[in-house]
Amino acid sequence: MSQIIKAAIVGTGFIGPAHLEALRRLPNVEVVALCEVTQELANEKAKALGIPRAYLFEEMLKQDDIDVVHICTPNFLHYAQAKAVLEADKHVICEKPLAVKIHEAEELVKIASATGLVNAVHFNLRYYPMVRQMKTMREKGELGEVYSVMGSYLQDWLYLNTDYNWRLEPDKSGDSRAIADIGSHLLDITEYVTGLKITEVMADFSTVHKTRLKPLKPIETYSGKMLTMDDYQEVPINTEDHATVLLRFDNGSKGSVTVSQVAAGRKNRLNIEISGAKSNFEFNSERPNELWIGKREKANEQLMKDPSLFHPEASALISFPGGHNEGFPDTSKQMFKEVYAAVASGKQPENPSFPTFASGLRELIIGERIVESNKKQAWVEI
Ligand code: SOE
Repeated sequence: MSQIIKAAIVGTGFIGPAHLEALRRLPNVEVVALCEVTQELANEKAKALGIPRAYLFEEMLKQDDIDVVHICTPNFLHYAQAKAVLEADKHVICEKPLAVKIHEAEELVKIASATGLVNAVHFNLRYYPMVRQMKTMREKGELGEVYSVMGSYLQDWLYLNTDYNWRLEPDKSGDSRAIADIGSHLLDITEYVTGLKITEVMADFSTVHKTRLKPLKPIETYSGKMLTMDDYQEVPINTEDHATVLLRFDNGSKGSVTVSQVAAGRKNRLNIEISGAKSNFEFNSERPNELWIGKREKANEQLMKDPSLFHPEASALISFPGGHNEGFPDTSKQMFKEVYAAVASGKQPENPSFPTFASGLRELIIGERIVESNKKQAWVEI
């Protein structure tokens, strides 16, 4: 593989440009192409983002010089596009969720392991250095036996009934919305940091806006742009705005998570509190450079993101000294550093340090059990 790894990005809504910006901060990667639903839109976006080549998806797959493809399209396209990329003998980084059906994700995991190609799912929130620090502190016994987990992921970009996005449509986002979209991040981090496996779930959903005003003109995620009333069509909504899920873990401990996309003032707030036999950790993604460490026998501690205070496994994810705050955009850069090291080696490593298609399948299984539990209003085993 030549020194410079060539990448293509499929889909240029909210997250596609975030992938692009992160890749442009890596020395050995060049984003040479992007794909969109029409050649005209692809040309327009490529010009706007300064990317030399623009294609429809199928045409991009024929470009032999492209080594890696980032799938940043709506959920319902992930399975077919990830499969086509692997079959075109290219490495793939797919946005979460990996697919909308478990059997699709199972097939992708099989194909990926058969090809040996690098495969990753963009659970980028694992790459806040403080999240890796919590995991490493737990592994080194600084948390002690996990007693309980309390988590939430709160947003307000779908707060109004005029806020609309493809994620509200099950044929595009899958049966679950808030759990699939943001719950997957929180549940992934819960198992990643604690090292525990969720064994049972009890879920309760609510849809605050039973109908929403769907704009008859396209507007993008987080845009919150307002149109005139004639530009809207009232549509029924049957995906969850809010969900609370009780959790049981394989060490017998318990927990709960709440996700909401209608929590006013909460912009993109993942908060997790993990209580253990020696300490208690609390992390908030809107204040990602701090960790609260609770103590019984002495004063609590506030750990700041500073490489000199971190375990080496976690300081590897830090690019700036203490007090030089890093945030959401840096998480994708740090993840891609690890994924592209694997790409440069030419194959998927034995024990990847990054979230893989198998991680994506795990979140899809948990997500589907949560949807089933809400329907049955009963505990469901994972
Ligand atoms: C919208 O809820 C969204 O962009 C999610 O799709 C991302 O995964 C999350 O990181 C930020 O919010």
